[in-house]
Amino acid sequence: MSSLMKKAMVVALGSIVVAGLAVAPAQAVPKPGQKIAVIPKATNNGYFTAWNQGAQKACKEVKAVKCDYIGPTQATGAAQLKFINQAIQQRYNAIVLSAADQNALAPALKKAKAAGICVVTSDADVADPATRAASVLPASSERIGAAEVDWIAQELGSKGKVAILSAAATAANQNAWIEAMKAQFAKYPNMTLVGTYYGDDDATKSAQQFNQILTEHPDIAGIISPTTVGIRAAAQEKKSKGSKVAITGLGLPSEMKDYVLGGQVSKFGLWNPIDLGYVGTYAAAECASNGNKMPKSFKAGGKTYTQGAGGIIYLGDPYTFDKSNIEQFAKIY
Ligand code: RAM
Repeated sequence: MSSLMKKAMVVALGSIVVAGLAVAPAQAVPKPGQKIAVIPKATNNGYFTAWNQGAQKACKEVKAVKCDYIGPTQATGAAQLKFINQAIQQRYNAIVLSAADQNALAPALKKAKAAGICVVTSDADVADPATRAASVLPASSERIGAAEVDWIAQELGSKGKVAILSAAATAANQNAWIEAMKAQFAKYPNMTLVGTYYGDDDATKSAQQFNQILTEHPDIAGIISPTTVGIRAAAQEKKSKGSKVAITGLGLPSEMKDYVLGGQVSKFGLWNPIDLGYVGTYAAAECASNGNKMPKSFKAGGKTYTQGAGGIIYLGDPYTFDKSNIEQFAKIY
């Protein structure tokens, strides 16, 4: 082949490659230098410490200049407002938010959007999807709620009175799981849901509510607590009171290890909160890089995540923990 022909081939191949690049779908890459506010329901909750660990990892990878974990110690919408306003005043590019109140934050989130801030909820969504760009959630509410009812049914032989010890009555995540639990109870005709109690993700109030359940229903057989604060408080009270009530729900392995090994709790579940904060923060950084619109798909940690209906991005099914794996998971989160 003449050197001229060779040259021509190289040029031709080169143009194929260039043309190939031009038609390939653009994979958004978060812009470096962003200011990201990571706002949990409450900072004094171990679950959110893990969630923030993932958020910080994502911030490093996207080269954010600020990645501030700011939030209240009381898991209420009113207490979170101050931090959303702070992010608006200090001109952050993105907010990653676990909403303690599905309605109360709407005006502040609208203000954030008008100020050019991309808001992505992660863990707990808001009621009005127009007030955030996307929501990164662990798994569908149906699966999470149904699984918790199945766990208590397994322990109780599918019979007896069961109560729910939730977080705040204003939290979208717990409320959606409770709705799904109610539907799942229909599959167990000998298991009755006697009521829902709210411990507000406060350890003391959750312990009080646990005792309230026992007082109001002396023959209670099981308690489902779909909150890491509630299940831990319940297990602690069960231990100190020597109660026989079965307990399951959503807990942090590191906080529940002693109660699983101590026999107070046989089985419970959770997803990886580190991953949840990681993907939520990636989503927020992508959105802020994309004119404050959430791209349909984005990559985080080598995986592709795609928005589904209502701008929701799911992580995957929860894990279950028992004596066989609690020690292993307790080392991670
Ligand atoms: C608590 C919080 C959080 C929830 C977990 C399971 O830490 O309420 O929002 O996802 O429990």
